[in-house]
Amino acid sequence: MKTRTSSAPLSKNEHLLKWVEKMAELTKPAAIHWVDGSQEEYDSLCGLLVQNGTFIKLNEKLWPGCYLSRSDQGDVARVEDRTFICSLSKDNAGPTNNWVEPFQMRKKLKELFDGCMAGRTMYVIAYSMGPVGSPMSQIGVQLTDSPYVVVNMRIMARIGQKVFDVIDKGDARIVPCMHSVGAPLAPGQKDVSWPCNKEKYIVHFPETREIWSFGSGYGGNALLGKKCFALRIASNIARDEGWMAEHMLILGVEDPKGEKTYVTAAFPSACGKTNFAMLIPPAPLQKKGWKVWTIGDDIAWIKPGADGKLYAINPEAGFFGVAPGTSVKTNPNAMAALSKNTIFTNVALTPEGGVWWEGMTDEPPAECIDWTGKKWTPAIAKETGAKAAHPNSRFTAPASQCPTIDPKWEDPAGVPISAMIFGGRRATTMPLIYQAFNWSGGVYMGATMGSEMTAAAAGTIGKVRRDPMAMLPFCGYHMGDYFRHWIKMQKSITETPRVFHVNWFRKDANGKFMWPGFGDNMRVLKWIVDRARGRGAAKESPIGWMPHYQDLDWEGLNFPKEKFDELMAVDRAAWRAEVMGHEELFLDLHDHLPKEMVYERELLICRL
Ligand code: TSX
Ligand code: MN
Repeated sequence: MKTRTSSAPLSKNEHLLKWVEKMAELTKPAAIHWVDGSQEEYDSLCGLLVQNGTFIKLNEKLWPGCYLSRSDQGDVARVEDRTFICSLSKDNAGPTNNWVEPFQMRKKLKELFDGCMAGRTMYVIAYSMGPVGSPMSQIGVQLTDSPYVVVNMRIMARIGQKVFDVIDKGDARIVPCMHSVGAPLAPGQKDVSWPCNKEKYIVHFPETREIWSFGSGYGGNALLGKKCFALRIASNIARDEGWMAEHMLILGVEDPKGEKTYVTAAFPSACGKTNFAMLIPPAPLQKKGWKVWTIGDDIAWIKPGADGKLYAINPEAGFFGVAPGTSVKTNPNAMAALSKNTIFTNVALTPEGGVWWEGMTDEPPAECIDWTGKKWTPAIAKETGAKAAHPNSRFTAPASQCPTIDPKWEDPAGVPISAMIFGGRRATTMPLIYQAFNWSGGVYMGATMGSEMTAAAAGTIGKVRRDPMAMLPFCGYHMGDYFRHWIKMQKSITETPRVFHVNWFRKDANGKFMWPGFGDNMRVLKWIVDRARGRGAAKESPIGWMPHYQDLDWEGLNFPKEKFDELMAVDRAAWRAEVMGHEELFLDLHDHLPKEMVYERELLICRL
């Protein structure tokens, strides 16, 4: 082999060594670097990235330990149309996933990966999703030719020698993850700051539990522990093993008695999931002793415990959050988390060597360098509509830096889940809060959830996009089978979490948001916790249990009963149309749809 080994293997596992060798023979890197995960290694890789022009070191006084990266303009988001679930049978991938016959896909991947790392270093990253050594954790090894990916993975997952040590103990199954930006370098060829390839493939083999990603260096396309492993592959493992891999935040609510109640919540994109995970209660509720603790903001792995309850871990170690809209007003905890040791991607650079994005401050900076590297001023923005930061620009920040991080966030046993929340961005129809009558009603609630298209997709405003459990792009198998798995979970537990639906985004006749949202969502969360603990009152409605006006704590908020009634109204005509929308989704999945979903819909129609 022609490869020059720049670091010695950090594992003695024969399978792993053979696989790395085989993949190096295929991709032909100039060197192999076994990632130990140390601070020194991280610092030196960041130094290399600065040299390459991939990173700009930010002002150390203002943004200690922080870097800015600007991606290629054609590599700014997950590529759902280039994402494939290559199960042996197309029927197992279902109608909501792209499918290619696995042997055909392997042939294509072999072509793509042949020599794709030429002139680059191949990094070997061992990573644990979940705390190292937790019985709920899973291990992957990602081979990548992107040092940007290595440093991001160090924040988002537990990586390095400690994980190789777990592998060498020999009892953990490893998910192999191949990643290349798909930009080999000829001898003497000058590199670009963000190498990538126009042709992109994000490929999952659910039966063999493999991930192959080609052509992109961005986010979920490249940090393979996150969406690819922790959701698409893990959802397959979870179904086979009787647990759940969900696109959910996890938070803990501390009540005035000091007791904690843990809940999960699933929202489609652009609903403020990270903000909710880090919610700060309004002052009067804080004074009474209510506090929200953060366990995770994106993914939950949920397993039945010995006591018959469900327990959840956050498989991640960091936040890969959308920057625009994040501010001291909307999310002070996120701002604290990203104030140091953070990697920014595609935000704007200020003259002082700081970062800025739309919504970070009321006043934009007088000038800055936008995410494409061009000069940006408020006047230019007004004229051209140019954004300083890309709408999908991100921060990669260590979860440990969040001021509200829960003391149990790395508990290997996870935290007991008492409630699950679904939500969406709905201008009409959906009340602020209601509770499902039971587990199967809750599964129906999650299966039919959706969000309205925002202003960007003009003409389709008001059209609801169904996104079951917020898992449409992330479920690694047939969505109908996924609902069945949810239904079946009840059989392996003695206490199902209570299930709720929230809508922070209902609008009045004048198009104004009716609910203040943000910290005031604590009032809703308090009722959810009270219900889950069997101490909150409710009244029955056709769609589920709802709070009376007096069941919410209104201290410090002037919200009259008439407004509440409007916010909570269940309009029967609107709901009949809503149920027709549910049918549209179910038609696609009908041959795998559990009968419970059909019965729940029938019952709902009858009640309406
Ligand atoms: O994150 C949001 N949350 C959850 C917070 C815990 N956002 C931002 C969504 C974009 C990612 C919200 N936006 C929320 C919300 O609860 N609610 C709204 C809608 C809204 C926007 C502005 C106001 C009120 C509601 N402003 C005033 O009332 C002054
Ligand atoms: Mn997500």
